[in-house]
Formats: sequence, structure tokens, C-alpha cells
Amino acid sequence: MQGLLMPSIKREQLHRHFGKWFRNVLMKAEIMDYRYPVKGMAVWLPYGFKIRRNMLQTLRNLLDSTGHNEVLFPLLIPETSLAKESEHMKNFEGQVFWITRGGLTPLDVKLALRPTSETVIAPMLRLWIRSHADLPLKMYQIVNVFRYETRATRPLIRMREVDNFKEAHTIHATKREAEAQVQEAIGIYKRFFDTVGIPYKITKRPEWDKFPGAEYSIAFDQVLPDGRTLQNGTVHMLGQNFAKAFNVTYETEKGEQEYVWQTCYGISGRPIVGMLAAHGDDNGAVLPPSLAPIQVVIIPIPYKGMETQINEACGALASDLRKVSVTVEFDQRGDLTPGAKYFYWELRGVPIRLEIGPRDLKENKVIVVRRDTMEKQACKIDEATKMVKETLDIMMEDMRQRTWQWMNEHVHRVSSLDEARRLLKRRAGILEVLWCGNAECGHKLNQDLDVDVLGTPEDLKEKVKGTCVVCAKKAEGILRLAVGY
Ligand code: 5CA
Ligand code: ZN
Repeated sequence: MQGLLMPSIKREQLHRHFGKWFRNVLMKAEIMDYRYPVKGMAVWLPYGFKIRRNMLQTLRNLLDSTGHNEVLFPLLIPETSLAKESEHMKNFEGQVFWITRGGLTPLDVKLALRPTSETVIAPMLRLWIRSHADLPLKMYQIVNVFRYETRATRPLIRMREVDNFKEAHTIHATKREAEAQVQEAIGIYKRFFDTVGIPYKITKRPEWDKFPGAEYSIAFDQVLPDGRTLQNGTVHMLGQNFAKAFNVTYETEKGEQEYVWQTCYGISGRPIVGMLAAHGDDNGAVLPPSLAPIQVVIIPIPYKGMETQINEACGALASDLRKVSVTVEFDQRGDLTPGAKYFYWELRGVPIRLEIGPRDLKENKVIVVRRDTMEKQACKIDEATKMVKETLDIMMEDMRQRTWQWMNEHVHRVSSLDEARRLLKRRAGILEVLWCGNAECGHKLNQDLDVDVLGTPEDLKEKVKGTCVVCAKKAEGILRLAVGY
């Protein structure tokens, strides 16, 4: 794959040209090749695949440790199932890839490639659930889903084949338990985003923008460097809508039949965008140590007559680091200068670079370079493992703090439409306005400001005082607005 990546790479500016920067990094850092001949579908490259796997494993661990069981349902949905819940069908019908033939034979019942899996799971719940003793059921699957998106497709952000879709589905006896599950899911996602160093605002989507078939939807949004927001994941309260459509009931302790209550929550590959955007710089990716496939790269600085000694010192250091579970790459490529190697690994965002040259070796030293700040420090070779471990921890914490600070600086409370317009013009991020609670005023904001209505804060407990920014009636709460992806 060498042809893709070497060496005359034009650097792109993260903040001025985020879109270009992002595509450049995806390709040049060997994360994803988006040139596949079907729109909205892409190829994971080796380095990207490792990042993807680490991210996926992080979430899998969180779900496993909170009582979710991993399962795998089929890809195809008979039209009769997809059509059962009317809101769901209304919304997804136009977004579905349909299979109408098996070979040359037309199918009696059209089959949909799953756009998500509520209607895949529901018919099975009917078979599995008898009584309250069978509940709760908490499961998840990691699959590809297909959506014939009509808005502009973009790598990872808006795919038509959404791969590594991590969807959880839970079934409960009571509304209270389902509500509690929504809260647990929010907690799990917070931990997930914290672990991978992605900041978020948690917002309840407005009534008119909830997941089709849900009672309400809660989303995690992040401000990207271009001021637009990215929805990195959502948690939905499904209520009894699907249970009623599919007639999924259970017998209560009193012997009565009741419909079950459901929740679902999902995260796609989008957080990889979020992670790259949150930490990257003009030199490329900066990966958080928690996700980096390679945490440390060791680069020998060759010197005539000392090659063997330098390589031996580097090799010994690599094996010491591996012993303490640090992932290391010892870059021994003979055809590249140290400078070319720096460039190569910087682009890929490897958190720490270690260099050993002739003078360092004489002084028993190693040079430690942090990717996030590019700070250089010398350290004794026999203290290097300790230093690396500590630096990885410090970096993780620093990166998390910087990105949260940046995000918080891009959330603005505004009190007039003029102010909102001004801020939107300079792509300032998320705006918070006072709102009367009426959908009409929400739609008006959407139209007049050409902005998306994210919804009402779930992460703020604040009694508001004042008037609606649109109609000047008494405000009932805050509404968040942003230009979304
Ligand atoms: N069944 C529910 C929970 S799994 C569901 O499908 N929810 S969703 O439609 O909101 O999708 C979950 C998350 O997937 C979204 O929050 C968004 O971050 C991501 N997502 C949705 N559509 C796409 C797409 N076309 N490409 C990439 N990511 C997507
Ligand atoms: Zn109003």
C-alpha cells in the first residue's frame, strides 16, 4: 500500500479546510479509501481497521460489563415486517435498499437490507418472551446497516453502508425500567466518549426529529473544527410502539398480558471522525493513547559505524516497552531518512516518538517526543519505560481537557436572533436560546436562521427565566441550535 502514502503529501489546515483535511488524513494515514465505485461505501485500510477495532472493543467491553449480550440477527427484513410500525415504515421506506429478485425469480415478499434492526428483532421477541421472568432482555449486535441516504454522502459521517453499527436493544416489563435503561445507556455512552476523548453535549431531540417509532430520542453531539456539529450516537425510548405493532406481550405476576417496553441505542463509525477532528492538527492525526494501534514509535538515528549499537539499544527499548503492555513499532526501514519517518508517523498520530542517535547512546539517553504538543525531552534509557507510561497517561488527560475546553468555548448562550445570525456566520458552534416550547417557534428558527434544531439540553439542570427568542412568550426552557452534519 506504499503507493498511497508517500511522500509528497500536501498538508491541509484542520480549522480552515476541515473537509479537505479529513479526507486527506483518511487516505494518507491509511485509514479509509473512499474511492469505491458504490457511493457511500468505502474500504477500511489496515491502520484504520486497527483504530476501528480498538474503538469497537472499547464499547463492547462497556456493554458486556453492564449485562448486555452480544447477538447476531439476519440482514434481510421482509417488507411485511418493516411495514408493521407505521412511523418507522414511513421514514425508512424511502431509505431502504430493496431486494426484489432471487436470481431471475421475482420474490413474493420484497426483502429490505436492514436500515436498523427493530423490525428484525421484534418477530423473534414474540417467540422468546412469555412471562416477566424472561425480562429484561439486553442485547447488542455489531453489524452493517444500509441506508439509501439522499443527503450528501460523506466518508464515515453519512454512509450508505454503515459498517460497524453498534446497536443495542433492550426489552423491559415496565416503563420505569425502560426509562432507567435509557439513563444507563447515556452513562455507558458517556464513559465510551470519555475513554476515546470525544467531548459531547447531550440533547433531547425535538418531537419532530426523533427516531421514527420512538417516544423520544437523546443524542450526543460534538462541535467539529468547522463549527458544525456531529451526532456521534443516540439513545431512544421506544415505549410500546413496536410491542404493539408486533404484538409482543408478557404475562405479569398477576397473570395479565401486557405489552413490553423497549429502548435502543446505537453508535456508528462516526466517532472515528469525532476523535480525529477533536485531536488532530495541521500535521495530521493525533490519536489518543487509549485508541492508538501503535502508542510508541522508535526511530533510530543512524550514524556510520554505530548502526548495530543504535539498533540494539532501540530493539532492547522496544522489548522493555512491550513487557509493560505498550504497543511499539520499531521503524527499521532502511530506505527512509529519520525526517521522512517523523513525517510518516506524525501523520498517523502515533502518540509518542522515541529517538536514539549516536550522542544519545553515548550519554545513555533517549529523546521522547509527544505528538500532541511536539514537546521534546531527553530521558535516561533505563527510565524510559516509566517515562513513556507516565507520558501516555498525561497526554490522555491533557487531550481530553483541551478538547472539552475547545468544545465548551463553542457553545454560546444568545439572547437575540441577530446575535444568533452573527455567530452562525462565523461558524461559532452550538447556540442556546430561550424557547417557549412550541414547535412552531422551533420550525421558525430552523427556517429563518437556516440552522438545525438539536433540541433541549439533557445535561443542564437549569431553571430558565425570560422570554422565547422567537415569539417573546414566557420561556419554558432552552433550545440548542447548530449547523449539523
Ligand atoms: N435503532 C436506533 C438505535 S441503534 C438507530 O438506528 N438510531 S440512529 O438512526 O439514530 O442511528 C444511530 C447513530 O448512527 C446515529 O446517532 C448516527 O451517529 C449514526 N448514523 C446514522 N446514520 C448514519 C449514516 N448514514 N452513516 C454513518 N452514521 C450514521
Ligand atoms: Zn416561542
